[in-house]
Amino acid sequence: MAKMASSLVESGEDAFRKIFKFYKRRNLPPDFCDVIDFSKGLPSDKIVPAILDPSAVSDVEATRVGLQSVRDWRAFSLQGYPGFIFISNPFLLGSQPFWVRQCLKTYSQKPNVCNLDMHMSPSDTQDIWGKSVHSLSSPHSGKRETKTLLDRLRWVTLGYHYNWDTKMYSANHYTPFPADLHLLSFQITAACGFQGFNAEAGILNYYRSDSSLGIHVDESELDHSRPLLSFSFGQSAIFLLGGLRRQDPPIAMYMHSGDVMVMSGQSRLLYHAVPRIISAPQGRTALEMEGCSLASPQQGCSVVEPVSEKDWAVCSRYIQSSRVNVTVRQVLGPGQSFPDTPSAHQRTDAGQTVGYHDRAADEEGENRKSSSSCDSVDTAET
Ligand SMILES: O=C(O)CCC(=O)C(=O)O
Ligand SMILES: [Mn+2]
Repeated sequence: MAKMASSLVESGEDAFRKIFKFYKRRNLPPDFCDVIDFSKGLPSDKIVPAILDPSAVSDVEATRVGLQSVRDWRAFSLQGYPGFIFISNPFLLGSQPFWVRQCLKTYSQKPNVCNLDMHMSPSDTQDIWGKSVHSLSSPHSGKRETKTLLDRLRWVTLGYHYNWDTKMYSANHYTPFPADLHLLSFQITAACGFQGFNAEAGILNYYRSDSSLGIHVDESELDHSRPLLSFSFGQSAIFLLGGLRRQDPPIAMYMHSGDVMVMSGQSRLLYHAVPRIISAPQGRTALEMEGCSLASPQQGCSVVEPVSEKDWAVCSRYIQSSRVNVTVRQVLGPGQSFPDTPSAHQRTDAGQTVGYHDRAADEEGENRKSSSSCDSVDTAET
């Protein structure tokens, strides 16, 4: 019988790496019995309801961005991880499709930066969606030999564009952060007790079924007192949350479509990783997403717009085998600015600034999570 993750670790070793490899391995499928599933409520006494501030976000404000009333959110904290909040899919039925479409169609557009810019010209990567949809909508797309640009998309950066080489953000490489995603993040952080969150940088990771994301800490932001938000759409993932040291064994949890994670306080700088993508529980993605056609027109001032059937056909097919994760970060504290160092300003062009790495790891061996304190976990370790 497969060993449980918790029985693997010996003291003093890189426990995170060991557990990462345990969940990543393909030859002998791991036992998932230690993986926390927040969608099942409070399965363990380590999980406690998180304290939210429903008065910080009115129901109208929540609806505008496609969220349920804060009173209805199922939000959890984990004992031993102060500042970590897991909100089990707080989205209104029928609003996830809008956010999925934004991730695939809108945020992948210029001036945002993506992995394809590293080896293609701006004119070639200017309309990833437009250049991919024809092929993705055709009835024979299952048999396609050439991958579309959307198939090859691995990451997109927003706002202050993260530089994978220097592991820094810089004042000179900034494009406007999407207003809709800022508003969504602002409302969620407000409900979690953080006033005035300013979404300044975003990283979207596009995972195929064999992708993973290496062990890392997100510490490049200059103000660590601001929370970091994470949104997941499409297929599920195993997320590992560790400690401040690699020797601290991580806990494993499922992230399903619509789940939101807030890392703040003492949990803001913890090691974490995604060793494995797994199929969404039967019917869940289809069910929650399909609400799109049923989505009632939201009130006039909503940022969540209906998704056309044509767009949804492409999005729903994409997420049947993929996962999209969006992290939203505030880089600077109130009144803070970037230090005036040469390295912080060394590159300015959108097309050249971000590193050439494909961030999420594939079985093709591309495994470059180059964010600070991150290990590259290559296929030799699997
Ligand atoms: O995909 C995830 O759930 C994690 C993403 C992440 O940690 C990151 O982008 O820094
Ligand atoms: Mn991270």
